Amino acid sequence: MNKRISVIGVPMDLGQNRRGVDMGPSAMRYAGVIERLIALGFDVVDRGDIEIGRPSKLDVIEEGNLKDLKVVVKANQSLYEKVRSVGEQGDFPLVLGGDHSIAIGTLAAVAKERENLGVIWFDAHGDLNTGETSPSGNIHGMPLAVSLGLGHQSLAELGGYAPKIKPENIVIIGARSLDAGEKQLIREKGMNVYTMHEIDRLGMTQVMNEAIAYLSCGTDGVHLSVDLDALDPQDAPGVGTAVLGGTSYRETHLAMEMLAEQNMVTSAEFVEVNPILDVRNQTAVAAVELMGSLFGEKLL
Ligand code: 6HN
Ligand code: MN
Ligand code: MN
Ligand code: MN
Repeated sequence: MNKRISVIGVPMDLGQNRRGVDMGPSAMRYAGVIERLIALGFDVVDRGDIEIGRPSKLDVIEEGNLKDLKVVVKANQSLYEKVRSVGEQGDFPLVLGGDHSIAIGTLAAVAKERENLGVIWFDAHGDLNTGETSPSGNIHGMPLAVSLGLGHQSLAELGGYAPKIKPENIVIIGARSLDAGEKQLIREKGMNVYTMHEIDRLGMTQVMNEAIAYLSCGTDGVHLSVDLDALDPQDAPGVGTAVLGGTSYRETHLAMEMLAEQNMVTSAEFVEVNPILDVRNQTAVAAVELMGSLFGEKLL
């Protein structure tokens, strides 16, 4: 892994309906993310927060079943530019959300100079909706579809190119709430999805061994996207779209530890921490501890 980590906060809450997730970056800083990574021997630069505009009215469907589209596009454009500039300096970009709509900007940046970026997507959801298939109109349920070049043009073509990612380069882990259109897209594209069923059956060790082996050949970098709602709500209550039956605290750490051993992750984001819904900052603390494991912290 690179020696220098650039931390970028994205106080975005317009990709969904529950206010408060904009405080996620503060909560993770408060939980000690910078100090923790420095303690692991990294040179860490806090690049501050991306500025998010405010729409005149919240949750307004502007176009094609997409809520707050213009502000989401604008913030993702700024994030795209910021992640590109730190990437060009050779830093490891570590993005703190904010809701998952910010993956649109992160992915646009990290996929730009790579032909075959791999993506590991920890999430209860598929985030594979478009305006046509979304039951909610919330853009945080769309970033993976957008990265495949699907959905509204102003999202799909952010950064001036599309698609960003090939469907065969994506591995989704922890899914247990997929909408009908998402299931159809997964089947159509033959995408790699380890639902909670496979995690229960195979165990996280085998799931990660398979995911790592699969992405080790043919990719030229791996982006890790961790939606805290992948975890069971008992271990991560501070999320806006909690779904029962998620990965345990230890299973999720094990996954991060196995990725750390491989040294294959080239960028990462931790999203959907909502301090308003949290219990004593537990979810932000869990996110920061997971980052510790990802960057090589050991139990012994
Ligand atoms: N997330 N599939 C639902 C929707 O509204 O599209 C939920 C999406 C949740 C997205 O948690 O990042
Ligand atoms: Mn998500
Ligand atoms: Mn590319
Ligand atoms: Mn989710």
